[in-house]
Amino acid sequence: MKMTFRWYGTSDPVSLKYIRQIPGMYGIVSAIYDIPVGEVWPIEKLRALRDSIEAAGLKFEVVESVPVHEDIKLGKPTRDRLIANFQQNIRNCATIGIKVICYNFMPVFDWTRTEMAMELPDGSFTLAFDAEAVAKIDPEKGISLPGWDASYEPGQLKSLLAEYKNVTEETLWGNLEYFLKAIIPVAIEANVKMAIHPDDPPRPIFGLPRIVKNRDDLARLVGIVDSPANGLTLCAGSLGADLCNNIESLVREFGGMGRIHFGHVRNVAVKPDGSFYESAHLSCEGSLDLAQIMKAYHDVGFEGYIRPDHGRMIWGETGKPGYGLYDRALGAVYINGLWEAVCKFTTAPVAKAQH
Ligand SMILES: [Mn+2]
Repeated sequence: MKMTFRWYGTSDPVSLKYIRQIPGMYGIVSAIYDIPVGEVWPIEKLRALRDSIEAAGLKFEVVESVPVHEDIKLGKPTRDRLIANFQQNIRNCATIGIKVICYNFMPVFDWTRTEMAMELPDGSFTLAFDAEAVAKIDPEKGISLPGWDASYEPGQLKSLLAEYKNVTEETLWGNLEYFLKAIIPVAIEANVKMAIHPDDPPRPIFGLPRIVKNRDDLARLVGIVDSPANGLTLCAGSLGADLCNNIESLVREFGGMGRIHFGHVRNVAVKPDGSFYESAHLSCEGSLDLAQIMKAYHDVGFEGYIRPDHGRMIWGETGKPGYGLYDRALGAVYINGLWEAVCKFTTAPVAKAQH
């Protein structure tokens, strides 16, 4: 297991210097943020990013994310040019040493929350999703969501939603299949592992289809192209927001197949109606058992990348919601502690994953 930390580049208020001081930190997960979605990331930009990370004593082997253009998800005629650009991005990332590329296939909104700073009883602040509040939103009248308000012009969002009107889950699956059949051979040749991030939260939202939500979806996904290059980012918090998903058994099943390349390890406190908030990583703070999840990673012989996921805002820190330094650092140290314990106190991995 290689511990990593997401970093948003030089504009990120969290410095590489501080990330380096988190015990056991191996590398950085990042991306190129100033190139429009669908265009090619210049190698020079990728190289400069890698060099700045390496100068801080950290590795840059995981990209999160290369965004997938909406035209690809919609299956529009323009997709072939955009897929060619995505293929080139895979090759460019490989050139500078990237081993794993995270991406997702969520229409329009790649994550949804109703609150960015819900205060918890301990005085910390966290991201939350209120199922009732979301059910009350009428997309026809416009969607106002924290974290997304500046991402789309109102008219642009309306026309985008209109384009998805006739896109069923099966249409979206077809478009994902077309995309995977084009990019996975390129990833194989470049020796890069693709790792799709599940839907967050794992259910249809505002009438938009969502297709990477549970065990059966993940099984269908990895079956589309049967190669280790067609793999998963197993996000415990995203999938865990549906109490029917058993994260530990997903790690055993898909990790055992050698298909998990990147693990997002975090906790969520989930209510039966699907509402949730992002709790501290510690098992007793949320609905997931992180000790069992880390033991499952150990038992399948996991050698990929892991990162703590969103953190709460604690100790007066301000910054990008979910991506402060302190609580994510606590998460990393906690995961490392669990990992050390499962490695020392359990026997050697039973099944070595094939990579
Ligand atoms: Mn995640």
